[in-house]
Amino acid sequence: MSRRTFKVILIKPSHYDADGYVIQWWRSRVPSNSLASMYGLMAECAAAKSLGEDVEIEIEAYDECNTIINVKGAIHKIAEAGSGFVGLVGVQSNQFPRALDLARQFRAADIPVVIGGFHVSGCLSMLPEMQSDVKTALDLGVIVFAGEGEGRVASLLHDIDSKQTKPIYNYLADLPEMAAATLPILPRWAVTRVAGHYTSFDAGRGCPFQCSFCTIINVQGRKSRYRTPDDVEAIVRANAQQGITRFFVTDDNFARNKNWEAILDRLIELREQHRFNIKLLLQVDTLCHRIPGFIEKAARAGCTAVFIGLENINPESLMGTKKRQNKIWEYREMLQAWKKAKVMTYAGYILGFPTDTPQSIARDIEIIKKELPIDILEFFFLTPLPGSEDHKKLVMRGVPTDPDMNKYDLEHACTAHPLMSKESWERVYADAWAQYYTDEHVEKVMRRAVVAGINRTKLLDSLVAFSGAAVIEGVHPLQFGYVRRKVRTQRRPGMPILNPILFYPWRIYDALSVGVKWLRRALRYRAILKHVEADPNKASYIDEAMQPVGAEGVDHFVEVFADKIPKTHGAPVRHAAEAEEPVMAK
Ligand code: B12
Ligand code: SF4
Repeated sequence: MSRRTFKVILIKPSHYDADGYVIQWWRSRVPSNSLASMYGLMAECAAAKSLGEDVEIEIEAYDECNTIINVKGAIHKIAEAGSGFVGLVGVQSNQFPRALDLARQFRAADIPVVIGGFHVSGCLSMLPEMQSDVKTALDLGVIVFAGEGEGRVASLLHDIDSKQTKPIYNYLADLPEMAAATLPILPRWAVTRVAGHYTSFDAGRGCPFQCSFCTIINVQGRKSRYRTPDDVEAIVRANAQQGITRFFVTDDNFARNKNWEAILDRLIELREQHRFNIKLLLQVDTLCHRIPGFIEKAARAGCTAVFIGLENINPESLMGTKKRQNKIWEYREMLQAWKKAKVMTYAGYILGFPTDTPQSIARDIEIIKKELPIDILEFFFLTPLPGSEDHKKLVMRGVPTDPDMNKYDLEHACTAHPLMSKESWERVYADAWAQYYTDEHVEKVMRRAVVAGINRTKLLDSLVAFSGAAVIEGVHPLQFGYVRRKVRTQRRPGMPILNPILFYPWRIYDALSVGVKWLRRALRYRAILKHVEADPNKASYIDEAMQPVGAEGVDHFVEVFADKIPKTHGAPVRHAAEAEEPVMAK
């Protein structure tokens, strides 16, 4: 039997910075779970010989955030194999322009290209008409894949191999079960490009809440679909065989994964009885501390850090975006519960809700610094992401939104704000980082962490990275990596490719000045930590955020937002700002 090869090249595109260079690093900080999912699906087809016994399916997977894509090399490999395709994986809205620029090059060489991810899924799920950039992709002959790949990839490969593809594959109405679904996995060589050798998996998909700025519920649904403990154990074991035991669990809200307890119990068993050195990074909501045993089990299962969507401390803003589940009067208790479990907290904070002004934002950040024991705070613009209810409403009402999808990275103002000009909103974003990460507050965060017994090296690393990414590199910490790379020739179309004589001296200066800024910041923060550690009274440090809610007499959250707190179950009963002391309802 003559054998042949079907070559699959998976690329997770990055996006462009303000100068038009692709944002990429020598090492990225966060792994791409979309890439791990697609690699797992392709590897399953390869093992099952889905294209026939005589066809070898060869897969390569690259995250453009940590790899410079060799477009010509990829074209050559697929052409040499005689069949195959390029998969543009997990493409978010901000990555769509870059993905199209890559697609153009492959399509010019007549290579089949399939594009999937949240942009196409979100647009097809929410908009009555095809968005113009998705039309452009179709015009280029790019195959659009909306919905989830589990259970659908083998037939797609058949169609590509037999040259009988459809322009659009739309599975949005048919969400696959996660129990016994294909496992996400990446080969070790791909994981080593992520600092700290973190890999990822999703233990479930779907979220029951209804935040209007969120795309997830409109693409992955509101019903919790989850993996079994056996599957999670298989993911851990397969990675451990490659020497990888650190995982970013990408569920948007692991606390609402209906199988969380069985999954954590299995991970605890693997850690405590089978000695797997598992470390977990989880994403949870602000009510997770109300779930009996959740925080304690997460910590025992190896959770060392959590991402929490705090979003805002103004109840009016939260209600306005249907984030009703966020109850500000519970934030401190929730954060203290994680501290008690020695887990570091990263909290997301969104700027630009309709009633936000520069003054109210500055006031709220000061309240947070004083009253909430958060370790790392990160800021985002409120953005009408394609796939969200907010975006749909703006489009339907004909409200202007920025046509450049490259800006939908939560670091740009993409539509008008009722109370702030674009410039003042952007200033607010830049100021927010500086206002939170003052040396004085960094010291406070360190002192709280020392008392709680949180890993100091990890904290120091995160404080340096999160305080500096936006200020020094001009990118959000979630897109940040180590040692920025800028390829002269990979500039956004429409921007000039600089002459080498101009480019390289500029690039050397650019890299050195950025390096010096990082070094200075790292040394300064290390000195602050040393100073904290040298304090003989460090163990008895206490401040307002570390005390029980209301213990110090006044609860400023309740005081400031008195008239805005909705009368829901558990809310503090009180009467507007003139009230004396808040009384907690039963
Ligand atoms: C983990 C995560 C991250 C991680 C890692 C990124 C990654 N892609 O893995 C980090 C922290 C780096 C990150 C950063 C950002 N993220 Co993010 N992230 C997620 C999250 C929570 C999970 C991603 C994931 O693994 N999903 C599971 C995979 C399996 O789903 P999937 O990507 O859609 O892929 C499936 C299908 O689309 C399809 N498919 C996808 N590609 C392909 C390709 C082919 C060929 C085929 C056949 C099928 C196919 O099959 C896949 C398997 O079922 C999602 C929310 C979510 N629930 O997905 C947000 C999400 C993708 N992020 C989002 C955003 C906005 C960002 C940021 C811009 C800002 C931010 N919030 O931090 C940055 C961008 C930086 C960057 N370089 O990616 C938005 C995107 C919305 C949009 N319209 O674009 C989402 C949807 C969350 C939200 N707020 O709504 N993110
Ligand atoms: S809690 Fe998070 S995942 Fe759930 S709807 Fe709100 S933003 Fe989306």
